[in-house]
Amino acid sequence: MPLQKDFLWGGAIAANQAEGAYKKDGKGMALVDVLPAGNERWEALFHPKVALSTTYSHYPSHEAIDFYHTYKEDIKLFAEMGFKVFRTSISWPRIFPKGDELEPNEAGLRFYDELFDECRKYGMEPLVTLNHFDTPLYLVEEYGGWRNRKLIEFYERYAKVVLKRYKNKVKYWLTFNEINMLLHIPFFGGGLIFDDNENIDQVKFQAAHHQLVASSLATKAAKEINEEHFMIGCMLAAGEIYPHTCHPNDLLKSVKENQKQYFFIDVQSRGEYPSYSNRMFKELGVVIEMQEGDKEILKQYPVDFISFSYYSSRVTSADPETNKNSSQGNAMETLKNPYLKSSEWGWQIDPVGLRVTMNQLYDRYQKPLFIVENGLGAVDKLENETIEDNYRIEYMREHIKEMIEAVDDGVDLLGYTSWGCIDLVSAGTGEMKKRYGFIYVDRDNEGKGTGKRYKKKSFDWYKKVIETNGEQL
Ligand code: BGP
Repeated sequence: MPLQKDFLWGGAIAANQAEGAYKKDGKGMALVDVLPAGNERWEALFHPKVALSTTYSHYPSHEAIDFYHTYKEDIKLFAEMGFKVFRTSISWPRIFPKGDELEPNEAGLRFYDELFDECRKYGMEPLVTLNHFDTPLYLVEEYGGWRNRKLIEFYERYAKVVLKRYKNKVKYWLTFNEINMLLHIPFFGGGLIFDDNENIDQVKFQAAHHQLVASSLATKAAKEINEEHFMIGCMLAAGEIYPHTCHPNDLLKSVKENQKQYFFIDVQSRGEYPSYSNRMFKELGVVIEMQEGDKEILKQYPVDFISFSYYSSRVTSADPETNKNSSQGNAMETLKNPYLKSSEWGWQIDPVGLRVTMNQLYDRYQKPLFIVENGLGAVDKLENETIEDNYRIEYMREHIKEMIEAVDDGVDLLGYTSWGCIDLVSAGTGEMKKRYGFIYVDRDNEGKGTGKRYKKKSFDWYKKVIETNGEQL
């Protein structure tokens, strides 16, 4: 079996999609806290100016699955499955409610102390994202989000506080969730709201530069605080972009599109802007404003490992007419791949694409990889206190098989955390209906339900996978 003995099997959630308690113990508002569910959410994500001045009927992140209060029983269930690692994020506005304060909120810090202690109690390693789509709302409204260089300083202060506080409890850290999402859903990724007539690419890539510098400064702080122990990673929304045909122009287009998504990781891993970025910026009319010292910081503090989410591959064409058929309504546009089936939400299912992506990432960076999100969002029906989620088992089995093949190809892989190991609020739809978990949570789209937890069929299946270190799928 190619997987190492101490392979880190586990599951992943994010603070804003699970914790709820959105105002408890001094927490400030996060940008996701003003987003509604359902069709209105997509509108709000792309017209955040309107969203900020609208009152919606329901905000899923306000209560979510109440993990803030149920974490003990939930972690116990994860331990029952044998998790070696549990990925979650720290809610930035729990620690700095507005984001620009000098002193942190002690009650927020205490919550994560207890949460990480609870993980450690079961020998579960926490894997912690510093910023998962929940930049403090105040920083968006007052400073314009990540377009403003000031955010580097606020993020660095926040990072230093939590790195210091949990230096003996957390080993694995991720600086930004799906950092390339800034290009696809700029409000989520960077709290960006655009003015009419401004060059949107300019704003996005300038914000990206700020996040990249901030990420390196967090890595620097981590090295200073606990050089021996800490492992700092970047996080990419990955998925190879295939050419629509074998026409050379289609291949070139796919190379260019892939470069655009790897751009962030190229900087975070190699410590410098990639060679192709000059031309890319020129064509987009982008000029990055840098300050003295930025280049040195990027160079000196690259990440230790590369983590990524993988749900699907994508397809692109050099022909603008053909590309018009790209799916809209999902964050990542893609043409339909005739060889693949899709999920109920139109995400194309491509296990082999995971092996392709892993090979590409490892060839490119030669640093350990970590799969920190993968899974199937589906509508689950609770019957006789369980869910027969064979479709989920099938999805995961095929992906894990390909993951093991990639390791056999020579890829160095630290671990695998499936997304939404317990049902939670979907980031894209804001609804509960799109479920990923091994554990069902009785809560519906309107936030109604007992909140009770039920084990799905996949619960025992995944337990076996972990127990046998992937031998029994
Ligand atoms: C990623 C995010 C997660 C998660 C996942 C599934 O982009 O990092 O937060 O939600 O996608 O997406 P969705 O919830 O829209 O199904």
